[in-house]
Amino acid sequence: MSECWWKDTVVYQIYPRSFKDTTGDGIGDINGIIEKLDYLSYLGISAIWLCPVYQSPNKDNGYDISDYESITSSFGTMEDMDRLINESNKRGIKLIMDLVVNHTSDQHSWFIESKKGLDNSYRDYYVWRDGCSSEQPPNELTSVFSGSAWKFDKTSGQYYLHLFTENQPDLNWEYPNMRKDIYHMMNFWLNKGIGGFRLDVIDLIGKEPDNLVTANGNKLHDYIQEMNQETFGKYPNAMTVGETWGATPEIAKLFSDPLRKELSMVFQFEHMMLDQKNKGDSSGKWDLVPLYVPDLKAVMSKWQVVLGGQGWNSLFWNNHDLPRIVSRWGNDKQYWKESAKLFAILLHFMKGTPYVYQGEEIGMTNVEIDSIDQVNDIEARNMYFDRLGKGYPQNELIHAINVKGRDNARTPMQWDSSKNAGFSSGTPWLPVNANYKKINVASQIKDADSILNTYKKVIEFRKDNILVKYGDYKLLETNENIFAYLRSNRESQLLVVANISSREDVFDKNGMKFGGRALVCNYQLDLEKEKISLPPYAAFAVMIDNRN
Ligand code: TEU
Repeated sequence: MSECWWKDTVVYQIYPRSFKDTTGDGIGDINGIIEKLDYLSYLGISAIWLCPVYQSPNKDNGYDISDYESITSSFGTMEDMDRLINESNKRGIKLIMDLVVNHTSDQHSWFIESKKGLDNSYRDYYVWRDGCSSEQPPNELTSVFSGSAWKFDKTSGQYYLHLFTENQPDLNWEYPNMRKDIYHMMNFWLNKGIGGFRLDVIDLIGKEPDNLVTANGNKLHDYIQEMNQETFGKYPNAMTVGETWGATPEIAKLFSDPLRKELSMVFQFEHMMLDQKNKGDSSGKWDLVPLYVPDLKAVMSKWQVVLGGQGWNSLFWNNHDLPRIVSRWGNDKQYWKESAKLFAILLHFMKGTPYVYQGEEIGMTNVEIDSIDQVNDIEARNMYFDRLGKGYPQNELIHAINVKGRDNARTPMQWDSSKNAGFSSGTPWLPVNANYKKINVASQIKDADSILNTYKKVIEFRKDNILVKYGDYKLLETNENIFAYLRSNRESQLLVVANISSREDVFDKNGMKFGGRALVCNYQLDLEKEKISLPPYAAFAVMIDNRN
């Protein structure tokens, strides 16, 4: 296997809590994932990004880890985990574990010790500062999840930093002993045969809280290079993907240029911040504006071109923090099937490693709530109460949660039309989307024309395809709502066209020669015509005829 196996891979993201429950407690588990591995093989993916399964009080659904080397009991045991790693590897599926090293849970033994007092040997594992008083924190840094990022601790009379909830104290990366313990733990997992890590908010570990700097601090890349040397760099096949909300293409190159020995690739979110007022601000998500398609074309194309040979893209529309793409930028009513397929076709011929988030492959949609009592997610709840206190109208806040809230992505996986969508025999921790009788795996698997089988097709097409893997990318100038691009190398050229709108449009071939059969499409289109009519959300990919 080549070193860069992940350039050929499509990764499937699993949110274990919502994937498949085998015990009837309403919470998905590791055995449920094992049960569904054959389904994932059918889909054709060759890596899993597994959201955190470590021991956790679940204040932020596993992103608050209280013991990195044990499994949270509702998900199973370490033996189950070993079996999952084994069973995945047997099927040629690498397991990429989500790892949170920017912070731990406040129930982690390191923090319990650290809190005991200024002279405790774990004190410096976390970020402690004096404030002016118990009412006045060290400075005005705010948490991503609303309010101050500092929490006063009565016992020691100091404040600790928490960039997320107060139950997620930030680790102090300046402290070498702490870093050593983290590396030791990472090697524990690598030795078990996992395929690599997805590193949660990794761009925050170089924070300089006294300078009000959180992302991309001065020492960030030193820490990552050290981590690489001490851990996954020793495993030549390991794949790593860093979550970096604040990355520009230049920053992404620093992370993913192979010569720098840092990470395989990063997740950047520039395209995911286009439907908000303040586009570059990861906390601006609740201030909604409609997507302007030319912005999407410009941003995605920029990332396709600028990384060049010095970096590698990750390609995604969805994850456990984002609303469902078919509801967000597609049309989950009249053009549900067409628009869900459009997003598969548009993304999977780009350069980079595509990620499919559970349920995306069957076009799962957002859910609608009408009261905050129905919301589980801590981010949305904190935002709601914070903004309500500041005088925002309640209906606006509920609307923003319906459009952007993280629960949208977290409703249980819809396997079939039986009770609870076949997810659990008990009461699911988060209600199943009411549309599960229409939208589920069982009905789509047998339908050649389904969203699921479109995903299968585009995933299959990428495998060992040099053109999709390395070909040049060029955005074509077309009508406002048509996203069209070419991939080319010396031998061949591939064209992808997508009409991101509920209106008909026309694509002008401008002398390009192709016709006959598309590689994949979501309507029967007449590709022979010079001007191709595109119904709402039409999309196709086709090889260009280079013979003359
Ligand atoms: O997300 C990082 C993060 O900043 C998100 O909270 C993001 O700003 C927000 O959800 C946008 O919708 C990671 C994890 O993916 C997320 O699930 C965790 O809650 C968070 O880190 C803290 O660990």
